Amino acid sequence: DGTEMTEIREYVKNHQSSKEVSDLFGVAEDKNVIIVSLESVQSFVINNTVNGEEITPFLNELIEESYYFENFYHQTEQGKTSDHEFLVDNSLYPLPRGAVYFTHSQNEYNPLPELLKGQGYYSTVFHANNKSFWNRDVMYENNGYDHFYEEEAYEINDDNSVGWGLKDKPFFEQSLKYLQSIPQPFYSRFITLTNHYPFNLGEDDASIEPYDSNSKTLNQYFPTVRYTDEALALFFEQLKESGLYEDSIILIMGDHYGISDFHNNAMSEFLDKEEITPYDQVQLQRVPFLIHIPGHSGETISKVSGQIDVKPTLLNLLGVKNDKDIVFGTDIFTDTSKDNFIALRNGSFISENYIYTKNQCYDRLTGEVLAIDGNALQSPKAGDNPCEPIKENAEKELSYSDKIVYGDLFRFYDFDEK
Ligand code: GP9
Ligand code: MN
Repeated sequence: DGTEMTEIREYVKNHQSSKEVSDLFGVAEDKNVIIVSLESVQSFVINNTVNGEEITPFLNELIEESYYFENFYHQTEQGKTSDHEFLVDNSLYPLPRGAVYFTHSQNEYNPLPELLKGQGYYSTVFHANNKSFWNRDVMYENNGYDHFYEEEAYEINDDNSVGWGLKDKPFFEQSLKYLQSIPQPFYSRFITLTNHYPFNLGEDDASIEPYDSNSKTLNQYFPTVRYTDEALALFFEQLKESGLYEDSIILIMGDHYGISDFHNNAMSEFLDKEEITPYDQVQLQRVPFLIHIPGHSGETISKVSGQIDVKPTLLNLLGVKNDKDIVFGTDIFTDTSKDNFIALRNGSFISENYIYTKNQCYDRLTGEVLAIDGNALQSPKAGDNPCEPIKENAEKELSYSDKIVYGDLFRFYDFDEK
């Protein structure tokens, strides 16, 4: 009957700072919003090289004129890209197993496209795959998207596709005419595809050589990441030519990891580390996140943040108040509160001071183990595990979010009245 919503509402009010407002509130009022989801792009490629070649020259340049979040984590599970979409649109956690896009596509939500509709926004997704993949067609309709430009909106042939389908360069090229034709302001997500496992790319499209290790997957990852980076550069050119660039804020983010822990040997070689520890494994879950706002200069922000933060952040930039909303993220531009943390879907978490994973509590900055299984090793107060109180909140938060999704609890919550 939704009585739990009262408790959840209390938690959200007390533990998250979704109501806090940064100096950037409203700076992007009425601007178009473009979100680019970069398939499988992880942060370790940013400002890094392979065989002496820059991997992401365009992103590296763009970071200099954007807000760049260097400690931003993906929080996806089995729903992969669709989990990332769910996080972005709802600031709720995806499910511990299965894909919420499949299992709970009929729930009531309070997603970005719905909220922005009230501000006159037109919402679309661009993605050159079958519309029913991840049950997107159903969930998008539920979430208030006005149009989904899917496989059938694109001209796809053997020449312009590889691996999973249409290559990213023709994808952006063919998308632009649609983007120019839709009503403004718009909220539009572009989902790339070329940098998808197993990272196949024709020689003509590869600008850099693969890495050389015993992992074919990791080796091939770099040329496809570079291809996607080039496609993004092209897209920016086109946005500038079309005049849309000046009227849009552009958010770019990696959707989830591309290289699993199966490839840790090769990864440790690439990163020049003796081994990939559980701590490193968590740090490898960072994905790039950039917010480009015309007229704003670049700034690299170290605050710990994640995909759960995108919705409240974006709404604040657009100057949309949503005081009664139930979200588990915070405005990424507000000052870090002491208990700020990002929960990964498997229960690991990252706070400003600690990283907790596999029953171990680490110092976030040094990677030093502070406590194992609740026993303090070198924590400040003997007997205390500094991760313990945060762990409780992380678990609580994940379970509250799950209750909302499993119980379809928004049916019982009035976003306007309370
Ligand atoms: C498929 C694309 C890739 O449409 O989103 O899916 P993924 O395997 O990354 O979830
Ligand atoms: Mn994906």
